[in-house]
Amino acid sequence: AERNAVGQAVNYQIVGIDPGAGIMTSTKQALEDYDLTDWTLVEGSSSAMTAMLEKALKNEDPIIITGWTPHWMFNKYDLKFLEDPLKSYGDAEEIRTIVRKGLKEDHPAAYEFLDRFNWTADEMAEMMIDIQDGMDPQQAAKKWAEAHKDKVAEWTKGLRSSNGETLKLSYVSWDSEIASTNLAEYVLENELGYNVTSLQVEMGPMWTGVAAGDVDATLAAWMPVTSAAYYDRYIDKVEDVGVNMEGARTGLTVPAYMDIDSIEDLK
Ligand code: PBE
Repeated sequence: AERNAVGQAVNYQIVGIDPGAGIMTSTKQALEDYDLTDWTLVEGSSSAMTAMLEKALKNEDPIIITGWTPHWMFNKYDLKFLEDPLKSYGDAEEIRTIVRKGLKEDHPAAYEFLDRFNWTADEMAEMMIDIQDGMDPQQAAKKWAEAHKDKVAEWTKGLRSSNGETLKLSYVSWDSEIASTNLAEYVLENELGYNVTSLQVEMGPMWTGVAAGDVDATLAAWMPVTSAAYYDRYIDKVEDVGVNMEGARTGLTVPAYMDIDSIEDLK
């Protein structure tokens, strides 16, 4: 095959994240759909990926990563998604909240709050940028809640406070979920009186924990594409209480200075 200039420049590598992430599955699908047989998807973590991105940007080097919004990298840097005419990554994603069966009966106020909790990508970005700039996530949650009292009041209106009942949330350490989970934890503790532990786990255990009832909830279900395999496997054993954020997106991402626009250009 004729070698591809961009491919040669980046060593035919796409910089990925944790192997369990849905975006890794979508990217393998994209390699198939676009017949990119020369390419390798490199596993790592989202923090290793953003470190490599920052290094490339500093030198204006080419790089291709598995990216998504909302994420602070899109606020901080000039990046673009590659067009995906074959829709390997689907269209827009939404982030849904999944709770364990029986939560409604056991902790009605927590259940109702989790059912109501939703915010926008711009609102989430405020918190993500503070965390990226070095603020402790719990501190960033407090700051956000104090700056958005109306929203917090809407989520908690009329709910009866708990007396220190314990709750467990779980999440994967993606920047978007670090933000949402810390905010939910902050509101559950400070407005509703729960004692919350948030467990950072891999994507598989995140779902099995809620399905087994060991964990009360997760706010990290990206659908319809990114978490589809887990969602389909576990939906009968959990309860989906709905969308907590609309307008998310995943795809191959490059610095704006790179002279390609579509995944098709990688062939
Ligand atoms: N993400 C961010 C996740 C969901 C949140 C796109 C990396 C995933 O790929 O599963």
